[in-house]
Amino acid sequence: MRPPFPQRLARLRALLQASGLDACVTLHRPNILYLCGFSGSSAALLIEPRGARLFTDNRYAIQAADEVHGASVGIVQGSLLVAMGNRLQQAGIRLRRVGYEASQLSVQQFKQLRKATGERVRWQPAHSLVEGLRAVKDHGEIGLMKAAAALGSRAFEQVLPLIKPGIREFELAAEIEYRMRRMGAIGPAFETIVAFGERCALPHARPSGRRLRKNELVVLDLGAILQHYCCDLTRTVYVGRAPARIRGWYQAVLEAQSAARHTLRAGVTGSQVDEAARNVLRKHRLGRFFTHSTGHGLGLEVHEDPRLAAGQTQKLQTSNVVTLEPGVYVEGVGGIRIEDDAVVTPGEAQILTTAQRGLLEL
Ligand SMILES: [Mn+2]
Repeated sequence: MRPPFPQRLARLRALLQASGLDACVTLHRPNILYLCGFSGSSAALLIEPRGARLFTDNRYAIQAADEVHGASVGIVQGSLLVAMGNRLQQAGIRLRRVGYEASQLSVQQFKQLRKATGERVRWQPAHSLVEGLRAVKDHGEIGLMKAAAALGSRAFEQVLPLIKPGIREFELAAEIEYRMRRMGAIGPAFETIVAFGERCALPHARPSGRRLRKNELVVLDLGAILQHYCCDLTRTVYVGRAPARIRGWYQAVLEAQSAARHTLRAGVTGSQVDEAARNVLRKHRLGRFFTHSTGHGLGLEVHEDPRLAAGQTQKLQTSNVVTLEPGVYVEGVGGIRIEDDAVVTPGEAQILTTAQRGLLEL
């Protein structure tokens, strides 16, 4: 079933109107994909009061004709921004106040666009309008994210037999990514993280040539993109029989994640969810080892709105999809992170990732 592009564009137009804007432009690929279905790498989208126009180049003519719905397509030779600017200039009097995404446009692109449109258009930064829409997933999107999360979970399960002393971090990372692709993922959602032993203390460890030894922690953080939607899953396992201190840390992180999960619901703030996880780790005297936020929105991008972090005072909404990923990181020793993907509902959160969560001792 096709995503409801016309409805998404209509919702955006209502937001534009509320912000006093006649139109807006976006160059951000996930926003373009969300609004009109186009997935090519060369694209600029102009949203007008009664229509929308996608600008792309000849390489994407066939793809655009196939993918784009709710917008007309302009195949451009030369600069997309100049073509867009020319159209705005023609639209003239009617479109005076035009929004742009300040965080997605380079200074050079903005200058080019301004030059092409001339004096008549007043440019105004529009903050996260499309991102705000994207944060609330529809039924179809949640279905796709469930499939992506199941795929990521299966990739994790498939590499468990490979976690044996002697394997290198980058070999295991390659095995994970290969399996995700074999199951239909277009690619990893981010550079797969594999860390052994003391390297688990690096929350974003890049896989190295380090070989696994017996009696070590292993952190795997993987994400797949399936039909444009991301999953994000982290599991920590122990090779051998975990000592009491490691078990204690693992149980504390698990308890923190569970507290976050039970706090997560429509109407609470991202800060409250973060605080729930953090409080548990403080209680276990591990608070200072939890060095990042509890989670982030997930969708067409692997990090998007809303954020589950201190200072996030906006209320979460039904059908936000977020990660829950508390962790502890102890320099010279190792680290533990447990991450799942969750859909916000008015009640109990719906968990999309299916990999088992208890401590695995391999
Ligand atoms: Mn994550």
